[in-house]
Parts: sequence; structure tokens; C-alpha cells
Amino acid sequence: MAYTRKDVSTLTRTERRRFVDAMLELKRRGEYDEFVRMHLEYYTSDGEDGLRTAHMTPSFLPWHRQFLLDLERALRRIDASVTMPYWDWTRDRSTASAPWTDDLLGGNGRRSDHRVTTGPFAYAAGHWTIKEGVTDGKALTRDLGRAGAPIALPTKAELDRALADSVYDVWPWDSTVTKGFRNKLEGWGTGGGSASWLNHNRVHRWVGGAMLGGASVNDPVFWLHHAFVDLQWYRWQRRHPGARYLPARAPGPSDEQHDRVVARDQKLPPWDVTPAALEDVSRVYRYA
Ligand SMILES: [Cu+2]
Repeated sequence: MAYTRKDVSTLTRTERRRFVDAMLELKRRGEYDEFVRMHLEYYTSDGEDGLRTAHMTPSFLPWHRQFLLDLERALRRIDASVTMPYWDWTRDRSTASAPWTDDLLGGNGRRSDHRVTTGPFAYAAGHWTIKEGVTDGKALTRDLGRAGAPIALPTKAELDRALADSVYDVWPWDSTVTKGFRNKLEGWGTGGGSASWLNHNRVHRWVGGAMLGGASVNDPVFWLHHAFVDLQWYRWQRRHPGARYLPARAPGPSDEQHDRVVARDQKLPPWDVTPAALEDVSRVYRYA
């Protein structure tokens, strides 16, 4: 039976507590930090050589889908009632709304050093010491809305512009493409300043602190954000029946993207799974 991922703002008190407790238990066991390490390891940009699987690449969506499934499976081993909630940032746009409440992820960082001081993931609560990709120390940090240089969350209209594109991705399959659903959602824009961060990327910037860069998994909101991004892939498929993951075939030896992107039926490292196999996961979970 497929389980259901819910909008975080609709979770009951008990569902909130069980989700938070399972996350803290995963962290206590040391398993959570393995996810942080893995995301850091696969944080390859298109300015570097080699295969890109997780970012600036068509497999951005299937890679993070499988990554979410792995974490969710680990959580459900701890508590079988838990599923990954999603944060709809087109609707819950305030720093006081879900998921920033004391019974979920806690609130904004303090002004002086952006350290999160409220909720279960606050450093002083003692259960969430950052160990991987440490730049600002051991405490979780956030700068919601970026007080020093304010930035806005993407709007529903901005998200709709990505969903309206009927082509999954286009050559050269990287951060420079201006067409295709994948990068319009992943959000590598053109031009300077904050306007160049779209949709998925812009949300990382809006949260700030730990959510910037390869160690962004250190903030549990990473998963709620990526669950909502994952939901957009499903919505895009529903809006464009028959549209598939691209590229369908691996770029040839003369193509500058040869061996640098994952085609539909190729394996998606580090897993033994293809993007094609991840296009339909309706037997595993669905979204409410
Ligand atoms: Cu990522």
C-alpha cells in the first residue's frame, strides 16, 4: 500500500511530534550525518569535470527523489507511521507559519550569529549538533528572508512558469539552460543578484544559514523543501501526459556532455536505479 506525504501545515500535534522524534533518533544513531556526507560528496557543479548526478543536471529530480526515499525509509524503520511532510512555500510564506513552529523545525536564527535558538533542533536543546560541512560551528543557523539583503520566496506564478514548460530538459543539460522544466524548477537563472535564483534555489537562499551550499542537509527543512520540489515533478507529469525524463539516450563521444549526465535508462549513482524507474513511484507514496 502506498503511503501518503502530507502538507506540513496539516499535520496533527501527534504527527508533528512523531516526525520530529524520528528525525532526532536518526541523528542520535549517527545515520543522519551519513545523508549530509552523501549530499556533500555529490555536490558537483557543471564548472567541474565528471559526471553530475545531483545538481545542475537532468537527474537533479530523480537523484533527490531517491535521496528522500532513503531518508524516509530510515525514518519509517524508527516509526512506521512517519512520512516526509512537504513545505508548500507558495502558501506558507511567513517566518511564523509552518514549518517554523516550536513543535516542528523551530524558528529563525538570532540576529547576532543566525543561530537557531527555538524548537527541537536548537543547539541548546542538545540533540542537533552539526558535524559535517561545518563552517559556522556546531549550531544550526538560519537567516529567514535574509534580513541584511531581503529576498522573497518564489510565488505560485513563478513556480507555474516552470510547470508550464512541456519539455523536461534541454541540451547542454546544465545550469545555463533557459528552457526546460528541470532548470526552471532547480533555478539556475541568468543575470545578477538575487533575481538569478529561481524556485528551488531561491528557497535555499531565503532560508539561508546552513541551507546555503552542499551541507544544506544539516537543516531538516531541506527534506520538506525537497519533498515539495518532488511533488512538482509529479504535477508536471500530470500536466503534460506522455512527457518523459530527458535525455533519453546518453550524449555521444563528440558531445561536450558525454559521460557528464545520466540518461533515462542509465544508472544513477550511487544507486542501482535509473531515472526511468523513478518516474512513477505511485506504488510507493502519493501526495495529499
Ligand atoms: Cu541537493
